[in-house]
Amino acid sequence: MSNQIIFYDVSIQSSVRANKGYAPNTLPVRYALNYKKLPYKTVWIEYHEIEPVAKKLGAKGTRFKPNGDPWYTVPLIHDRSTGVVMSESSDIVQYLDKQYPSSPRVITPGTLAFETAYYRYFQTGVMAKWPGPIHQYLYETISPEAAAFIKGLREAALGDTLVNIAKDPQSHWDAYKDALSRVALPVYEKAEGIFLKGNQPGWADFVTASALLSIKLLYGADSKEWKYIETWDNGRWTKLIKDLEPYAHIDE
Ligand SMILES: N[C@@H](CCC(=O)N[C@@H](CS)C(=O)NCC(=O)O)C(=O)O
Repeated sequence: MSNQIIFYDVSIQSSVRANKGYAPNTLPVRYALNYKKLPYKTVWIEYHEIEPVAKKLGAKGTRFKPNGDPWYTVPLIHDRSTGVVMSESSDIVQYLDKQYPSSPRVITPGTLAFETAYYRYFQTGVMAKWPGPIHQYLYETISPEAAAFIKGLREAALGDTLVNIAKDPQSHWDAYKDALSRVALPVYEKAEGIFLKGNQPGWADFVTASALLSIKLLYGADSKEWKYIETWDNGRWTKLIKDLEPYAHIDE
């Protein structure tokens, strides 16, 4: 059973930071793997390595590049006990719940529609406001090969230079803050427990926490970016991250 699931995640380790993990779309699956106590091992790859690794494994792209080619992304899993290779975080978590029904369910019975609706709502309402300066900061602080890769693809996809996209950083951070307050906070205010579905976390909590934990892991706990987030919505998001700490282990 040991390490039966291989979990492919993107590494941003470089001379400016010791940690590898940060990706906002892989963290929710990592939370899920930890919560379900499934044996897994992370294989860390850099941005420019995702496509060759995905093709070798036979994984599907999750969107299309501006030129129409498949765009390969992490998370990717290879479940060695079943041979399943899968991309797309929400599909992966549904697969894990189905394949391993005796471990705690992330999407508890009767909540798939809620989880799907929240996920889409959060992607369009919050993740669509992912702060532009992050792309430039990543570019400046990852390996030269990975930096060249993300610059090429993101500039083509976003239709502007990373430098232009990063202009007026405060307005980007404020827009992200505002999106969380308008979109996620009203739902959390209706929760009847510490998490959205009660006192056990689910997919929606993992996705929401990851959108913030990612910034802490990228910029560092002492950064001005993280210090600013700690003040948002009276500390609501740092509390969520704290409540999920038992499931946040990163095997670096
Ligand atoms: N909808 C996909 C999105 C995955 C995604 O965008 N992953 C990012 C890392 S957070 C990635 O692999 N990006 C590759 C790139 O930018 O080339 C999912 O949820 O799995």
